[in-house]
Amino acid sequence: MEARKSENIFDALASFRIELPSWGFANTGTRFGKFIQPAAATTTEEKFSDAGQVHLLTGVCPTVALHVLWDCREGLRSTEDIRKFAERYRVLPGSINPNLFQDQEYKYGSFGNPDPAVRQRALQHTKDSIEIARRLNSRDISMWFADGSNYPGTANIRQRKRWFIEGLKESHGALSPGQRLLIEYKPFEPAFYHTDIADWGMSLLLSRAAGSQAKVLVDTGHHYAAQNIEQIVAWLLSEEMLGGFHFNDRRYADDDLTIGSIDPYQVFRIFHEIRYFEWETGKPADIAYMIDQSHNLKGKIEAMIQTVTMAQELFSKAALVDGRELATAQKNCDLVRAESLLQDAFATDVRPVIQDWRDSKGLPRNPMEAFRQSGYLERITKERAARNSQNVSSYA
Ligand code: RM4
Ligand code: MN
Ligand code: MN
Repeated sequence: MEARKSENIFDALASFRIELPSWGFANTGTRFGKFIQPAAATTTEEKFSDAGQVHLLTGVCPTVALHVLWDCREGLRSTEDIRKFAERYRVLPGSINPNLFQDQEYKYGSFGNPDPAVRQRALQHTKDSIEIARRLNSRDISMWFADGSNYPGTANIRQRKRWFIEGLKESHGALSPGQRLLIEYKPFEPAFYHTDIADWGMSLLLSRAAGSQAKVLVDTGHHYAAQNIEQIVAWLLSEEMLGGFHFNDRRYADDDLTIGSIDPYQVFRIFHEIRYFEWETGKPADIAYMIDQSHNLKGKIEAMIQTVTMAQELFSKAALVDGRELATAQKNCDLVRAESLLQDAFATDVRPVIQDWRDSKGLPRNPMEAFRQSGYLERITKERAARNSQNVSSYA
């Protein structure tokens, strides 16, 4: 590869970081059942330990996202322990995810629940989560709502929208200056008729209504099958409203498959829009890249390493598109030239350059191989197997 291209990749990788999900290390399943892994993390400490391994080997995952209900069992008091885990396992707490969908009270919704006492409870949990984030020095609070309805006529959609605005505004009021509220959308599931925040437009309107520190969170699995996600990304960038991503791949619905396993070109196109925006505006896009995957069949740590490696590859490929050449081709309506700039970049084998980059940082050239040789998996399998044979609860 030409030296200029390798340099582009080195530059791109220098700033590329991706956050690990704590829930990706614990036992999870589908609604039909769970396959327990003997090495799965059974405590928050073990999740930090596993995330620390992934960061040690890849060097690009300095933070782990936490789900308050699963990881902060004692609420605010858990922050002490979490700080200790962070120090011990060398990975910091990242985005904080309130849980507004699992408790019995939330059967008919949280911020959109017709019962004011439930809305109040949801708001209080969000405020507590913001305080947890503040104590942990976490910048982002990621809001995902399961709110919606299953049958036509059963919910007052406009009223619920007003309640959402109310709740989000109040939550926003509790943020410290540097913090952000990220608002995720999802078209269906668990609600199958209407979801209160169903798409990026709703998320954008609610973010604007909430306040200037609220931004949209794009989970790549939360779209209808044919949707052009990179166009959504381009629009949000131009509106300065793109807060971050939950990355995963999908074939049918919110499948949470490994990034790039089904459609790597999709992720490449998303990264390309971001790089192109940065090239055009001359400023880095302030976006949190996060993984939202929980592997039911693959080994959890291996799947995470595979994900991070693939994300680096697709980001590096996107860094090979020359912004100036592309802009010229677009201006001249040279369609084939413009299109092939993307296709050529995507077809380039960037793996040898990424390996050299890892070398230059003192990281293993092949993190998966290094993990397999480290003995870590054998050790935790022994340590955790007995506990996992009894512990069949999800996520924690
Ligand atoms: C949702 C959504 C959220 C995640 C939950 C567990 O589908 O993606 O981000 O926290 O799942
Ligand atoms: Mn998500
Ligand atoms: Mn999801």
